Amino acid sequence: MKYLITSALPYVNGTKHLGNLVGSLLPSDVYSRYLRTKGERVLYICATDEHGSPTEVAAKNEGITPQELCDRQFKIQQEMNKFYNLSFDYFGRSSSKNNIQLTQYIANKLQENGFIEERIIKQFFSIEDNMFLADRFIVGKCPFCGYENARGDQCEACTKVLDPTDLINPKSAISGSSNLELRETKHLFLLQSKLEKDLQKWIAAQTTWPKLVKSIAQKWLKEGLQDRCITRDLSWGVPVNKPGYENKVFYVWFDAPIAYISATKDWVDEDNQNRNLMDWWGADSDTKYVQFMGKDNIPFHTITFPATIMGAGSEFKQPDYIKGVNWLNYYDGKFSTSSKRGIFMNQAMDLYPADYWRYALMANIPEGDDSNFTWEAFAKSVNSELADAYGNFVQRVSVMNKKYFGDEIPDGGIEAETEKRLMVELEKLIKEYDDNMSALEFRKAVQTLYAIFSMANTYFSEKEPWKRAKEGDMSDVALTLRYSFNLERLCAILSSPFIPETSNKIYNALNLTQDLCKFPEQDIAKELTILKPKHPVSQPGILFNKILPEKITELKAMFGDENVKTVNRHGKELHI
Ligand code: B3M
Ligand code: ZN
Repeated sequence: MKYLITSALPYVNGTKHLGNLVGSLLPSDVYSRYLRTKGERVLYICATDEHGSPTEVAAKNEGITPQELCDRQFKIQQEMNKFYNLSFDYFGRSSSKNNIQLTQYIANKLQENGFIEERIIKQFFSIEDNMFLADRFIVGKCPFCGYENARGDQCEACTKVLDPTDLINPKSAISGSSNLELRETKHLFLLQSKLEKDLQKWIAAQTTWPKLVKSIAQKWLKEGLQDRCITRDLSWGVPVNKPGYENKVFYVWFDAPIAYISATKDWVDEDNQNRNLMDWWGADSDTKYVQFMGKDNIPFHTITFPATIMGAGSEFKQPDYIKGVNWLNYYDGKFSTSSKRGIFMNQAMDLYPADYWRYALMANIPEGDDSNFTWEAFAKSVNSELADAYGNFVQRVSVMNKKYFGDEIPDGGIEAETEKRLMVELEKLIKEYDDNMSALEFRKAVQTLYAIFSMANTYFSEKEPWKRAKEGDMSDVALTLRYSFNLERLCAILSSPFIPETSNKIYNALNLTQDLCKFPEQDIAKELTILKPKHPVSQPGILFNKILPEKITELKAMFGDENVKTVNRHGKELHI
């Protein structure tokens, strides 16, 4: 068996905040890294999501082409991927040749199999902007609550789902013009209603999916599946290869998930000697396919995309597991660029090393429910868990070893009660950690990891090697240090999915070859004696710097005051 892992594709337009990072990019990376330490075969794929009217509008506003905008944003995204150490095997683009071809191929299959129908609908055309407007680009007064700036798809104030024609005094959100005409336009519809039974059966069979994911899927099914319009009157997107559709493209949510497959094809094309697309994506390949996403993306991944794949003939693999993540809020409110609240991925890069973010965010990942980012919690993760427990342990061991034994692991000493107890406890904790990670319960996994760091630190404190050294019991000092180095190796391996840069520092300081960086086996006694006397070691240096209280005050002033709340009861931000 092998693993195919995908993260929801970040949109090119707009900056990503920490909620996007912890919602899919980070947990998918952590999971991929964990599987690799266990020796599993993993293919980890992602891409930028580039199409859609927001990209077209953003490019127009900047006076550049959508292609130029996407090229630039793709580079920025790649820099962020590099900084946060996201270990994709391939990071592609939804605008790639392969995605255009595959999207058109799938649409043809759907057409052949009778799951596409042409329908004529009425849509607002803006004379001023010379374009049909997407629902979200029409604003007006909400007929239900009177909110003046309601969007044509949904009122942000009362959350009612709207049709743009419901709005009072509708106008274009792009130009502000109210010179709008309802015009007839033809579009392709995906006949999801015809696939309802098959979808129901498929979703019912998913007994291992998390509750959040299954309940969202079932809620959609219960409401009855609507046929969905999969084309748009736009120029930036995958062209619709059908006469009469020259000025139309596929809807961004139609081609974006297909990019999971086509980005894999890009990866295959890098080296077509040894790689094969259907080895990974074939419906009956021995692949376990795991998807990661924020909860707003769940309906598209449990209903629309699976329906697309089914309707096109079920050639491709459906997900075996879907990890859905709730919202990360900033002090109880939504992250917001416009009101300068919260932290964005590019700002975070300038503040602290990637490992601080990776650890602190995953410690607080909104798994069971929404969770809040606070600077206080961030500092606690870094200060007490990383610096005080882990960093302090590593530092004490390396300083003391240098002092008494130089640059190699010392010989001597006989295991006693403390070492035996250590093994029993460690075995239990590693098992617990492994169980949490394989169940994708990351919050619990981080807690267990912290317990392992603390245990290592406690072992060293309890053995009091500094006292033994004064008493002249150098063989016990040697034993303690040798065990500590072995503990350090285990800590580095176990924590590598979360804090890979730190683990690399330790791997280097401990001179570990790749075969010594594998997930520990059952036999803990063996694992704790892998690094033998005379093994050369060097100083890893300070691993983590603490965040001081005055810095927290400064950061809170910089990134928004927790007392200002501009959100409604659903956590939606209001632009008032
Ligand atoms: N770009 C939405 C998002 O970033 C969307 C995901 C596409 S996954 C195929 O939340
Ligand atoms: Zn309203």
